[in-house]
Amino acid sequence: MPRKPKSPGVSDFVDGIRRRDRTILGRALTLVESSIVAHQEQAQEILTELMPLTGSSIRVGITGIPGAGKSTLIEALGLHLLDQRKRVAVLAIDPSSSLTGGSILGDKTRMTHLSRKEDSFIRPSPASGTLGGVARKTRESMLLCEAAGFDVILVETVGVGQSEITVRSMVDFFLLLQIPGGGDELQGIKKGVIEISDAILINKADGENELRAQAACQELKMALHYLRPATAGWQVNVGTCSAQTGQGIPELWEMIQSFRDKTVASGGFQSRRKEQASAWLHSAIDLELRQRFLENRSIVEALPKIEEAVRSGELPARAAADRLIQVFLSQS
Ligand SMILES: Nc1nc2c(ncn2[C@@H]2O[C@H](COP(=O)(O)OP(=O)(O)OP(=O)(O)O)[C@@H](O)[C@H]2O)c(=O)[nH]1
Ligand SMILES: [Mg+2]
Repeated sequence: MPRKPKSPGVSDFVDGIRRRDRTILGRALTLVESSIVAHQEQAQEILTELMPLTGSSIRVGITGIPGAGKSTLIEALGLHLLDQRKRVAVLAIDPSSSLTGGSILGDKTRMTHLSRKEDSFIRPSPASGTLGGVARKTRESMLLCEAAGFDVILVETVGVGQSEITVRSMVDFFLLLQIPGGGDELQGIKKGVIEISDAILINKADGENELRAQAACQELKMALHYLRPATAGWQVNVGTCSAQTGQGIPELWEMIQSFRDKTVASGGFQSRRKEQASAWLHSAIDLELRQRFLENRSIVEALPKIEEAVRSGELPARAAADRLIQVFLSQS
């Protein structure tokens, strides 16, 4: 009977990722995405060993309504970066995928060229979980990609729920992609998204859209005049581009590099990363504690009755939570 191949151990993963082995990287990302406890533990060990190799990429978030051209832009920017001898990884956060079972990068159709290149790596959004869970997986995937030597990490997200804020919390540079003539309301730009963006590009500035795109750009520039920048010391950049023709794509990369140079020089780059790392820790504590609490056997037993008492108005929620926490603490 043929022997089942031995599954790789932590050191196999660590060595493979150091060697930039894409197959091993893919398998490590699968561990990160897995909900099996043993896989998650293994993923944490791998990540811990690889931490010294992380942090040297530039992390870029890209948002915009469905159809704004995010994937097309990522393809164009990605190919430009490959020309510049950069290695590019593309990740996605798609809060809708847990509902539809699909994924914004699932088809990869907009990235056919990029997905075939040796120096790029495209990973669709983990298809299940809460936004918090998906965010954790994406952050950890980003670290693994960095350890595997990717210089630029592009994170695509569609503007649903809190996903833009979540992506902003894990990237250095945040780009909002708009389309001409949409108007903020039509584009579903929620309050606050413009305020967290380092650049806003009006995409599809080609053909008969070009003039409309330029007009939209001027309007936006005026509106943004008094806006506080998302990143201290960085004036929000507003412009047009065409992901289809490639107009504005080299300039976008120039802009990102200039952003990095400026913020590294001012210290803002490093301090934002530190703040983000602290925030990750606190959200990890929230997630982990909650999960362990809800899985605790005594809590599983006690919760329905106490919850019923809250639902019927017999017990205030806070007092109920305190009781449950007492039960939990006496168990651990
Ligand atoms: N004319 C023109 N069409 C574009 C441009 N960029 C994207 N498109 C088209 O717009 C459509 C949507 O592009 P995508 O790149 O899939 O948009 P997306 O923002 O990734 O969409 P979701 O992933 O569904 O949120 C496709 O038909 C593209 O070919 C552009 O610069 N000019
Ligand atoms: Mg897309």
